[in-house]
Amino acid sequence: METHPKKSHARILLSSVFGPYAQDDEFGSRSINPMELYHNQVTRAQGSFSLRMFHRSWGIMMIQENISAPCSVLDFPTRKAFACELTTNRYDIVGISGIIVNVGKVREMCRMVRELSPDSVIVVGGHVAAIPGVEKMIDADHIVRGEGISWMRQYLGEDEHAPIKHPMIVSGLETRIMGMRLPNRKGGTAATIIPSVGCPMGCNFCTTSAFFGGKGKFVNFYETGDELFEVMCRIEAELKVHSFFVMDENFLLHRTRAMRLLELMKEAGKSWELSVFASANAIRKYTMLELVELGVSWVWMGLESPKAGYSKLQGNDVRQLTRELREHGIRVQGSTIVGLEHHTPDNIVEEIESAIAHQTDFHQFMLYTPVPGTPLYQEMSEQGRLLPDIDFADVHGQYKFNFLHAAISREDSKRFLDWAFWRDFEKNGPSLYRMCGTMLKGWQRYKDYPDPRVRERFEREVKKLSSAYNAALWVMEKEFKKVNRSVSDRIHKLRREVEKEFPFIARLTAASLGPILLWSTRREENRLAKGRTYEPPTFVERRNWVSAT
Ligand code: B12
Ligand code: SF4
Repeated sequence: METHPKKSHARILLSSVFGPYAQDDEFGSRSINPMELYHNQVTRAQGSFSLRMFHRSWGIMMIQENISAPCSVLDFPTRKAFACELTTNRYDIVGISGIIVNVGKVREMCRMVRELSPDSVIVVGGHVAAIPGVEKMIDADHIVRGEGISWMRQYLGEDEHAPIKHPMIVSGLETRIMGMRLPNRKGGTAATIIPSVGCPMGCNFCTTSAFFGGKGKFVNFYETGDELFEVMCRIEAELKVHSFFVMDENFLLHRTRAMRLLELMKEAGKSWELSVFASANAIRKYTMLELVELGVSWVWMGLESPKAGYSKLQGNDVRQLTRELREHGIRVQGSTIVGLEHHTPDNIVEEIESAIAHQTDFHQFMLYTPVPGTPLYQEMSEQGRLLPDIDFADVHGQYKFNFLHAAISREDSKRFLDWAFWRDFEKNGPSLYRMCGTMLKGWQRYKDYPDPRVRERFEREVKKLSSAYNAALWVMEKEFKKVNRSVSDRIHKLRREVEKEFPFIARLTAASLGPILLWSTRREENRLAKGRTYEPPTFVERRNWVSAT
């Protein structure tokens, strides 16, 4: 492979695409597509109860940490900030990271580099690279498909097989709910850890699986439980966290690694919380006690319709599994695809209702979407079913179909999707309430558990439930009367149960903090009605840095 003439002395800028994001513009920003995980695709119909937060661009942070060249990361710039960085510092290489929806921004950023920093080599990476013919859409020197750390190391003449150093990543930023911004306390937010990229299950629509090799393939950054444990200890010490957001498409699938991690956690008395992504078949490889002892406190799991025949769901009663997980204090985030091949206007309502009946704490709905680079896209393209003239900025599963469905029209796809979000909210209530229920069940079940690590974890969680969250329950109970009286009654029942467990503190906070939260919730509702949106701040981080001469 070609290397850069300056090798590790090359000065590098790695940037994510520019904002603002939550607005409609000619570069591909869409108001329906904010730079927020929950509000974008999970709690978007929950109004002021929607969980709002941002996540950094971890791919470029990982690359920066693993090269020895002087390197700046510019995250969430404005166009002006990007231009200013290009002209203030002389860069030999400008790396731009984007996903498919952001191809218009990547194009504009390449144009800006050519104009403002014409000697720079332009490298484009991330999922945007999977678009067939992307070379003709953007003016870049290198388009990198798949894993980027090894590519960049090779390009700089460095050892591509050197161990992976993990950057210190605070998972969520600027968290808001019910009109309140949560304080940025050190250790107050989970740390992100990325053990691998890709997923060997290879579901036909899955873009992350396809991007890193497809069925049977994935890239492991940390092969063993020992390696993972060592990295987590380092992050724990530096960021003062107990909680980890494990960014691995199917963490529990690798049982040997997970069980070794558990062994080490037990030996060292680590009371950690893990939020993981896992398929139902992978979760079923563990007993509930193993999951609880491993600290699994939150699982993101696909609930795809059993009729769709995905192998990850086979032989599993997912509804029963969800119930069991929640009874053991494990919050479940379900993920449901709307508009599968077998869906029709006649059966889709029933299928959505059935997904909602899982009563997960959080529920993501996504339109079935052939995304460039996936087997599904290839298939649809061969069948001539991809709709012409659809802007890539709208191919993200939260708007309308980008293909011809046998029974559901493009317009109806949006209606069904929006309805699914609304119906889940209306029937099951705010996710914050559901989460409180799961936390209480976990506490009641494990407060006297023999392993002190487990007790400690549930005690940590229940502290929030017995104080601020109980005040939130008081507000939700009041506000939800307008939406669904029976859910409001359920919230009331839960609040009473919490107050029975913690009679003094829970009542005190509901009485003191409750009215303030009610006020901020209503203020937020008004702001949202007037079109208020949120944008992440811009970050500039330099490593191995020497000023340009
Ligand atoms: C965190 C995350 C977010 C964060 C924001 C991240 C950010 N700052 O941009 C939030 C939650 C806001 C978000 C939002 C969205 N996301 Co998102 N997100 C992710 C998630 C879960 C993790 C990304 C990650 O860090 N992975 C780990 C790192 C290490 O991997 P990586 O980013 O791919 O980077 C590697 C390579 O791609 C490459 N690389 C990356 N950049 C560069 C740059 C250069 C120069 C080089 C050489 C290499 C390189 O090297 C890296 C290391 O190997 C992924 C799923 C996943 N598992 O990856 C989805 C994912 C990237 N998101 C996706 C989508 C579709 C969205 C949304 C449109 C929402 C939606 N409807 O689903 C919005 C778009 C927001 C917007 N306006 O741009 C899709 C992208 C699909 C595609 N093919 O384009 C993914 C793959 C999820 C999925 N399976 O559908 N997302
Ligand atoms: S199990 Fe999930 S992450 Fe793995 S290929 Fe299927 S959809 Fe993708």
